[in-house]
Amino acid sequence: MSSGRGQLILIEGLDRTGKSTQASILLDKFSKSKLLKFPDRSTKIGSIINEYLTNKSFTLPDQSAHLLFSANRWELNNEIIDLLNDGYFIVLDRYIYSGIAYSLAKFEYAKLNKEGNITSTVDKQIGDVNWLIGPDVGLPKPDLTLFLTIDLQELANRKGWGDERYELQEFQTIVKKSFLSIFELQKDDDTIEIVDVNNKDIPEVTELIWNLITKKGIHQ
Ligand code: DGP
Ligand code: NA
Ligand code: NA
Repeated sequence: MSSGRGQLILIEGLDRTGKSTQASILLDKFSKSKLLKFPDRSTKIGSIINEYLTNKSFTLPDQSAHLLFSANRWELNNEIIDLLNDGYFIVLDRYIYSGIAYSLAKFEYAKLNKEGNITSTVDKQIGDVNWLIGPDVGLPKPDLTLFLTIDLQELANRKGWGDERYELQEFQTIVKKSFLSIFELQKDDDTIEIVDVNNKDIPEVTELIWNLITKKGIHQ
């Protein structure tokens, strides 16, 4: 028996904002639910991404890295469509906005640090939001996107960073600006909600998220 189309909920945010914790809490509230985390390091393209994130001597042009993260999302496209058709409540832990925000942040970071020749025609693509969005166009659009945001000072107080690529305070500052500028461009899109997690514990954030989900009429 068909249960109708499922729902696609996206949780976005900086590293260490509690995305994964909230995603798993949310999953338990629905009987037919599935978590998909991006990057999905278990696929063929995901294994290259994992190598890129964990091994800093493995270099790739920024454009190539950008396209790989997008290609990784496309690897799961059919699965997402099938699950939605089967009535699943899907929670995505990161998706297309991370794709844009992290690449855009590399461009801004390089500009700030005057690294390389970022004004060359070779590298300016990662500073161009239209170029960055291109490869993700056509992926399923989330019914609701929750962007978990936090003051960088509070983020700095949280447990230590790992040592993957991107896990640097200075870089995260720029990633936050990138996310906020992307969501500013989308401010008329009422499927996007900014969730301020400052000074909030896990149950308080869960309650905020749950209120937004019920306000949107999302249920199973
Ligand atoms: P996570 O497994 O959520 O900690 O993600 C690993 C790192 O990769 C994290 O620093 C965020 C970054 N990331 C996630 N998605 C993308 C993406 O689409 N593009 C880029 N450039 N980075 C991403
Ligand atoms: Na991380
Ligand atoms: Na994370």
